[in-house]
Amino acid sequence: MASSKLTRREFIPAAAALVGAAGGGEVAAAAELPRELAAAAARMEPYLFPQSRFQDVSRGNPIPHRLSEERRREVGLTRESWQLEVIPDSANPATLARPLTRTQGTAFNFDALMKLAEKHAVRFPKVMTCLNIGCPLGMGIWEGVPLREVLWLTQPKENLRRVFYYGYHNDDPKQMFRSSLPISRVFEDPFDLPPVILCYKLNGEWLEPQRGGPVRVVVPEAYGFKNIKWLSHVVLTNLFYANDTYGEQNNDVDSPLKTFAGLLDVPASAKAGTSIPITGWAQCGLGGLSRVQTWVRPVNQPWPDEDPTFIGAPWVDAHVLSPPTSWGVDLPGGRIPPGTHGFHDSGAPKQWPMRLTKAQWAALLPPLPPGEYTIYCRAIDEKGHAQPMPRPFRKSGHAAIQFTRLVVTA
Ligand SMILES: Nc1nc2c(c(=O)[nH]1)N[C@H]1C(S)=C(S)[C@@H](COP(=O)(O)O)O[C@H]1N2
Ligand SMILES: [Mo]
Repeated sequence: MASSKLTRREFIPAAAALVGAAGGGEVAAAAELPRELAAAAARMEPYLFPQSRFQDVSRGNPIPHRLSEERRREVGLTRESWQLEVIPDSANPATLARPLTRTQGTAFNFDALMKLAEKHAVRFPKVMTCLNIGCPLGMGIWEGVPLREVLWLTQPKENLRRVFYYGYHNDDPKQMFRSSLPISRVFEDPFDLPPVILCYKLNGEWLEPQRGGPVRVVVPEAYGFKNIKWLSHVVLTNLFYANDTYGEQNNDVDSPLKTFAGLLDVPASAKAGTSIPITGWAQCGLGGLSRVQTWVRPVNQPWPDEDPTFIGAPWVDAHVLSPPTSWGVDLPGGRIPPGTHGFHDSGAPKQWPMRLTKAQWAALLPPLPPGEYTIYCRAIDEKGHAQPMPRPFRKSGHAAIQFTRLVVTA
């Protein structure tokens, strides 16, 4: 079979097909991609995104990362000038023996963060996705110090039920973008989730201003809006409910990342009688990912209204790609650094695809007669739920089935 003369481009051994009953979550031993697919797979976007490649949806007038370096220094948005206040909520105060405040000269700074990092730094992979957008903004390895390590410095005693937090907002209350978490999530990590962190590095490099640097919150299982950029304040409260800015826009602020698939590269047209390579990505949400499927539907083929999510369609399994041999960003030795959550010290992932990250897939559509078609894709999670189930509602995170048009000519 595999001759050593074949190049990687023609023949990608690093591809695995998923098999098994929905819900089994079985991944077959590495199988080769069909030859026609290998080139399309090799053209795919990098697995990890350089920081500048992330999409940006953050608010502000001006957006804080657009401030001049001098201005950023003045307002505490450089590593040298950054200060974080960790204070009780004035209306519903948690009892703290030692708040960290500017006025008392006890505010937390970047040196103190690096000191904590020596002992407590963690790293984990996470896909950053906006709850309202049908495509991940970026995928990275995030590094930081667990938020709880900083909270312990305030010596909390009682009446602490929730943490509110926000970032620099041009000193304009209307521009404040707040988020919140139950305090239990900060102090203890459920199941095998990584901790909520104060993040200062992304893919091994200092967090850039555009990504929320010098310091942002990163919540492994959460949508983008919980990951507050340009962090400046953490408020410890005895309130027991959320006050997220995103909640005011009808969003379900407790919804963890969903599993869903998207199309990346589908030709607008193809020749009749030739098979058609397509590629895409999938977000592995809290429910994991067992497979990705595609469906080719002639545009004039009717579909029963009773089945709006196409449960009864003749879906065909796509190939979910196994871990990339090149991660797409500069990493020491080209490998995921030792001590990264979800990876062995060798740099190999413990499971694939990994929850709360992005997967990549490729599919070879069969040769088609001339005509117009709609191409659909969907993901199936580890419990066998087909997208958009088990949580189909729009405002708990985008999970609508994606589709695109394809014209096949004679
Ligand atoms: N301070 C601040 N943090 C913020 C936002 C913001 O507007 N201001 N937007 C949030 C939203 S809605 C998303 S989706 C993510 C996007 O992260 P990214 O810009 O790194 O891709 O940032 C979040 N953090
Ligand atoms: Mo967002």
